[in-house]
Amino acid sequence: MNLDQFQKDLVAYASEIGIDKIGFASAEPFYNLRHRLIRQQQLNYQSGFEEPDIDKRTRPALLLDEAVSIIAIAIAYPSKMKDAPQGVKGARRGIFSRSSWGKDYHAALRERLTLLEAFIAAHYPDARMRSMVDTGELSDRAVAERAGIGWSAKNTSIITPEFGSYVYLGEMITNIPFRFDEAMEDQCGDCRLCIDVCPTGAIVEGGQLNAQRCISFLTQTKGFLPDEFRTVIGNRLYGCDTCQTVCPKNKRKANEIHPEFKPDPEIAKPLLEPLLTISNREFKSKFGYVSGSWRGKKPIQRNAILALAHFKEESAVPVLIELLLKDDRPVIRGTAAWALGKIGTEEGLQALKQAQHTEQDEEALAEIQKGLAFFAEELKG
Ligand code: B12
Ligand code: SF4
Ligand code: SF4
Repeated sequence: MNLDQFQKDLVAYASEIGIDKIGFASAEPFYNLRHRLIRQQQLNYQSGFEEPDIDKRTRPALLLDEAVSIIAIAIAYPSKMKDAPQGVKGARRGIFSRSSWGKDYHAALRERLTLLEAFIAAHYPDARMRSMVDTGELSDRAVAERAGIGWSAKNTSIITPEFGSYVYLGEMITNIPFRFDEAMEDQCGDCRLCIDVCPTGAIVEGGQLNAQRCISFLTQTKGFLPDEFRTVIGNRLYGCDTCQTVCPKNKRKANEIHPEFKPDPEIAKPLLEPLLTISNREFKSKFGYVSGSWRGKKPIQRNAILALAHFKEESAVPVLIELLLKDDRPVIRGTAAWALGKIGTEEGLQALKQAQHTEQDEEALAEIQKGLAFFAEELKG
């Protein structure tokens, strides 16, 4: 077996099956990442979605015996939505981040990795392989950085010169002694636009995120959104793209490469009000195939309520009253109460007064008080 030729054939095959970038890294432990993860844990800067076992995250040999190399892959996703519908008064819309446009990327990358595995197995019978995308133990970004896919940027994304930061990442640990690629030089330079523009100050310093303040994380939580973030979330239903859209390295990176990621505007930028009464079945059939639905419909509905409050959308008042009085989830009742206060109509006020006497849940009741307080402030002002 000529390993050099095999590696070249593998790279060519990867391109044939729609992998936009591939790189090869050593499977040595990730010492820097280890320190970083410990520090992030100590500072409570993690989201809780990460694999908790730092040893598994930083020592590939714990995930595959005889681990020698890691193949990193990147697939570009689009940044522009053609004919994006505009929300208007009476028909407001929310937005899913670009990473949730079109087919769920987990499936798209896994399919490619499975094809790569089959190709490798056919040519290298002793191959041992273990692939992962997002939900695996490894840090996909740390692997991509080491494999020269892109640099680790100040907004904490991996940025590729070809596709900007709009790339999904995945990897395969193997026992094959491939030739390794070199990591890329940092290209952020003196720029710090992403740090300055982040609406919640979540980028503490270049390359360090306090995930607890990141809107992307906050849109994915299931409880009440802390008050300080309720306005700043705007009309985001899932994810946040702000530190990527401002990035000069993403200019002219439309990345219209894979038809599977082409957004359906009615899903990626859906009307808000119908979301509030959508059944589980309809939610699954409409939104089930996008990655942004992984936490179920409750966080999306909570965010939709906050988006309607952000727009002060009076047409939503009847459905918000319905939720306040009848929904069986305290987070939804309470968030609707807060939104009714923000929107500030007379019907909303009457409904809040009524709910004040019937609400049994302590947290939802506190939200009703907050809703009522908006009216009191209005009178004072
Ligand atoms: C948890 C998680 C989140 C959390 C936390 C994000 C974060 N920045 O840590 C939340 C929910 C906030 C999130 C949001 C998003 N995520 Co996310 N997320 C993950 C997940 C599951 C783990 C990330 C993690 O472990 N973070 C911990 C930090 C400490 O490590 P790291 O970022 O992985 O690694 C870097 C640092 O450790 C740094 N580093 C190490 N040592 C040191 C030392 C110094 C001094 C410095 C400066 C840096 C540094 O270098 C590493 C390489 O860049 C990965 C998938 C995976 N399994 O890796 C996806 C992943 C990172 N997410 C991804 C995406 C697309 C997003 C969003 C863009 C989605 C959106 N539009 O809303 C946002 C971006 C927000 C942001 N600014 O990061 C992609 C990133 C693709 C890319 N091009 O970089 C990934 C890789 C998923 C995938 N397979 O494609 N995510
Ligand atoms: S995703 Fe949004 S909230 Fe999170 S760091 Fe980027 S700009 Fe800030
Ligand atoms: S906005 Fe500037 S500092 Fe931030 S990631 Fe892009 S190039 Fe780097």
